[in-house]
Amino acid sequence: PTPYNHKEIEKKWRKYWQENPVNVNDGKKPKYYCLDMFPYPSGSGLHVGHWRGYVISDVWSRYKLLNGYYIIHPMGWDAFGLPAENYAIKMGVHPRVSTAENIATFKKQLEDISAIYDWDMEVNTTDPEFYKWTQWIFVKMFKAGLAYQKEMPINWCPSCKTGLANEEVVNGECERCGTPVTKKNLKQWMLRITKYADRLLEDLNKLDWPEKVKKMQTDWIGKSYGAEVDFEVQGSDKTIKIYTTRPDTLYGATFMVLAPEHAMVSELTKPEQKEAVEEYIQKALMKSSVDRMQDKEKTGVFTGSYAINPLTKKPIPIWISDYVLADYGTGAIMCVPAHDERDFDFAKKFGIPIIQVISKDGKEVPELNEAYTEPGIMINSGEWNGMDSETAKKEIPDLLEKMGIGKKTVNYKLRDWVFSRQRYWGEPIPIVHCEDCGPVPVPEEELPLLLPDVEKYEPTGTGESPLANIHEWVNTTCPQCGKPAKRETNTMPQWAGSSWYFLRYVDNKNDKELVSKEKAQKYLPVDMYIGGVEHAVLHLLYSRFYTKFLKDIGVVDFDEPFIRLFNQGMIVKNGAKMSKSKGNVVSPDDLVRDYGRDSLRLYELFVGPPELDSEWDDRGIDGVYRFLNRFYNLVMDNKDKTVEPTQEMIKLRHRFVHDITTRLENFSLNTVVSGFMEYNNKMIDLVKKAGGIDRDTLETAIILLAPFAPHISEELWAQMGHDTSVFKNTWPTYDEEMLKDSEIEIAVQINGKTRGTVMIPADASKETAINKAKEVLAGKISGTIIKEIYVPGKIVNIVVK
Ligand code: ANZ
Ligand code: ZN
Repeated sequence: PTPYNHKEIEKKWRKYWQENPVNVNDGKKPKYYCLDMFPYPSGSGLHVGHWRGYVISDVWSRYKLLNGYYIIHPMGWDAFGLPAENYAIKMGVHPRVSTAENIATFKKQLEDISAIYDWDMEVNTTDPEFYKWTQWIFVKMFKAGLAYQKEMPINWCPSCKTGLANEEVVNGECERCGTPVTKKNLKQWMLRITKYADRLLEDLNKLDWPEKVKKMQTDWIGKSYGAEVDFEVQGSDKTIKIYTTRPDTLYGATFMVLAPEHAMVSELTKPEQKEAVEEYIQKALMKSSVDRMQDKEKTGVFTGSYAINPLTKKPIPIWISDYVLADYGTGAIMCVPAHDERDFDFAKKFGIPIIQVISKDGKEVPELNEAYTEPGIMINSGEWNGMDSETAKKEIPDLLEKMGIGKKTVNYKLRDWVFSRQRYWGEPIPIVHCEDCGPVPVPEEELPLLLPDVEKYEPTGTGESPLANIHEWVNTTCPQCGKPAKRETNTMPQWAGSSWYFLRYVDNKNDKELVSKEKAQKYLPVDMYIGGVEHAVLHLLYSRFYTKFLKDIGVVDFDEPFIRLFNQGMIVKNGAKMSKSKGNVVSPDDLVRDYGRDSLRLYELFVGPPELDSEWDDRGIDGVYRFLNRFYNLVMDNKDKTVEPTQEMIKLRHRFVHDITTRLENFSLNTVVSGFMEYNNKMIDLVKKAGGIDRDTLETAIILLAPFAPHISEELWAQMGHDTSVFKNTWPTYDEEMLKDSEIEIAVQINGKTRGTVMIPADASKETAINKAKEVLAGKISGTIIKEIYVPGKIVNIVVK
């Protein structure tokens, strides 16, 4: 027979699928929505690292297809954002032009994977027909009081010259370009995501997501229970409100710290401290929140004022330090150096007393080397002494409430979402500023508000977007009162489109609604979402927020967008993430040419556990290529033989189905591939033994392989004599009974000494076991047998004299 020719086979079947799509919506099958995180179409194209996620999602889609589902497996483009804009600044090419070119290249490269994407569903976030709805959601949020303006110091990237959301600042650096982030005071559009904090937290329970991602979201939302307490300022009628999660430590509060931005700083600062305080504040304001939290060496300055500890009634000094953040809790804290690490470092550095109020065993430690942060027994705490601290934590707030100086509160780390970007290549925020009416939304029927062309893309750096220079566009009339007014010139962040795109795929041509009720009900939400873990907080949190809002205004009737989530690891080469900037990119093109798509698909899975980062080794693809050749030859050599299946063949088939199915269900895709290799060898052994292999086993193997290596599977299915696609089959099933071992091995002994082993039927009687054992011992027994012992399933012992 002809040898495996991947080029011809792949060409033939890619053409066949184009003319005969395998995934059809007959209106009767249940849907299964398997979604890839859509790519940003960069100029550098796809490398084998990108392929990984797309292969995984296609395998999963085809598996569900074989399980009787109609698959929704769309693809689109997250195409607004900085790279296209930076390219425009450098090369003078309009982002619209470079984006369109990149999309065309990307699409061609994506099609090479032979995934079952439904290109009729394609969306592009920069298409006015799409961003009309991104703007519409903003208008709806504005009307619902969820979009508002606020002047505040925001994270500012001096290199990208734009404001950033907290989520876009990673270790104090701009998520995109790595430049240290500073602060800038700007009037911002904000989205009130904090209003959804509790729902975002609680609904995590509904999701079949990796625990790691749920924990990252839980920590980001950061709900904590504590108390607010008012501390009197000594010699004044003013009080300072603090937030603490540890009211049980109140007796140990020996100083207080205010954030440098706190409103009371200037009135608390004594004249002799004024210069030092002002200098300190200047420096602190330039630092990012992350630096402020993480800086090892504590810094601070004394205000000269004192507060009164409400329980000890003792005066405690009031300091200013940047480790207290202005926008968390009340921006002021009571400091308990004995039980808080940061306070401990601070007190050590500035010589402030450390008083222990909680101890492991009720005894004071002579010299604390570090803060004791565990619960324990209350000491040095007046009438609370001897109580366990967890009880005190609950009861002290009640006392404070009775004293009228405190109350229980809940706090969140989650902040409202800074939603304005001072850049060009984004959705214009559809708001008109009118002197009389204030901010007025563009009427819904006038959307989309088109992004106008500019001459210069350079960010102004003043905090204004390049759109501010287009006077004809900026100057307009108020939609409410008709007077001259000005358009908002900030644009939306790149996250805006990606927060809801998955809803649009299923009704991408609807010009009346974001998505029709009928289609939403039929095809949404997403059953399986596949993408990189780097989106664990940003995109996945924003999408959940948008979905909940759209549910609240009746657009959809579910409140979680992604039921199941799988995060694939990265492909690394020579230890570094594969990327053009690192110069370690492997292009799929040569591999497709030399080994074929089926081999590359298999190698993408074989390279390592899909959830982990895996090292790429070009030589590894040889192994899967050899496997495909061997399998091809096995089928071709045996397809025309008529072989009655033996028990061994039937068992092999059931075990094969079982092993591949359970590994696939567990997303252990690398072991699926090794499973194919292993069973292929077993089949080859059987052929050697029996002269052939039965048709049922061969066909089952072909169907099992189909989601992973679809071209060769189609070809072999046709070679078996079928004239329909292999994907018209249903996924094979197995019989649990067939997995059981029917033969077991037992030890055979003479006078307690093992002389060999023998295979017997698992349910053999004592008599059969002993007879089988005697066959092994033939010629070895001398003397007379006085006893025959059978320990079921384990040993036959013949006692002789
Ligand atoms: C006294 C205390 C004693 C505290 C102790 C902790 C341990 P989470 O769990 O993160 O909510 N805190 C409050 N507001 C702050 C701010 N704006 N900037 C920095 N730190 C702030 O942490 C709450 C705890 O962090 C609060 O409880 C407060 O310190 C501090 F043994 O109060 B604690
Ligand atoms: Zn007006």
